[in-house]
Amino acid sequence: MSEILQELADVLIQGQLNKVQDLTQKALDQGIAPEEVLQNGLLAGMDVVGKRFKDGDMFIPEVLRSAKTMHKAMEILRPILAQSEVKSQGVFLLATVEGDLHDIGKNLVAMMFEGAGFEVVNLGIDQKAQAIVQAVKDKNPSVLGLSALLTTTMPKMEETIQALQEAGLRDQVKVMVGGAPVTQEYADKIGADGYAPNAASAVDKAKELLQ
Ligand code: B1M
Repeated sequence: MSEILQELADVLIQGQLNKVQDLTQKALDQGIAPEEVLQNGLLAGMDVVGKRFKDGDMFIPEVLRSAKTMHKAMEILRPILAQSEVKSQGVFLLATVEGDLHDIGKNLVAMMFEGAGFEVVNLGIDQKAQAIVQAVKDKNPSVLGLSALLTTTMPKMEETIQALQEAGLRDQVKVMVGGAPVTQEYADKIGADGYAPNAASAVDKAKELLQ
């Protein structure tokens, strides 16, 4: 990894809000592609945050600060990624299911899809099945992503898939599920089309489903 991308990853891990935008701009000015700045700088840093969190070496306030730092960097990158040559892959509709307020991982998934050329519609947290069904009607996404971080909210994914079925929309959209407690086995059980364990592989899985 180049020195500046490593520096960017470190700034993200440390949640240095005042430095991240200048450094992101500096990396772009050096001619590094925006996709590479995202993937090998920011998301590489976010990966470390996720691991440290899991190991108990980082705590919630620090993770939230890193997420905020990511958002600041995306203010610079998002417009550039949006106008880059990347072919539009269609609409990716994304939501955290009802009863669940976790969105750090979901927002990382959103960023990865934006970077990969999808038009992302991020419904947010605590989304009822019927609200998601309505959004599928309104936005006509090629892929619907459902995120859940709690074992108690995972069943809401199944409820959403059933609601799509009842609304006659199930065949119009590929449904992907993810989140720390979700597994491939669970995805199969509830009739999802795909599962991904992390943000980067979620994009690969969506592309695979759309082939
Ligand atoms: Co909550 N929480 N939390 N929490 N929280 C967990 C999930 C928990 C495992 C902690 C623990 O007990 N060890 C536990 C769940 C236990 C369980 O159900 N088995 C838990 C609990 C119990 C709770 C509360 C009930 C606590 C309480 O109030 N008593 C409460 C519930 C609130 C609610 O949702 N109704 C609660 C609240 C919160 C905060 C609000 C404080 C905060 C969330 C802030 C926010 O998101 N804005 C929070 C946090 C931060 C966590 C932990 C510490 C970190 C989650 C996180 O952001 N990880 C978490 C423990 C842990 O994971 N170590 C925990 C980093 C993030 C990058 O990873 O979200 O896994 P992750 O996303 C990954 C992948 O999962 C995947 O890609 C992402 C990036 O690679 N992915 C997808 C995610 N969605 C995907 C969708 C896809 C594909 C991949 O396709 C569509």
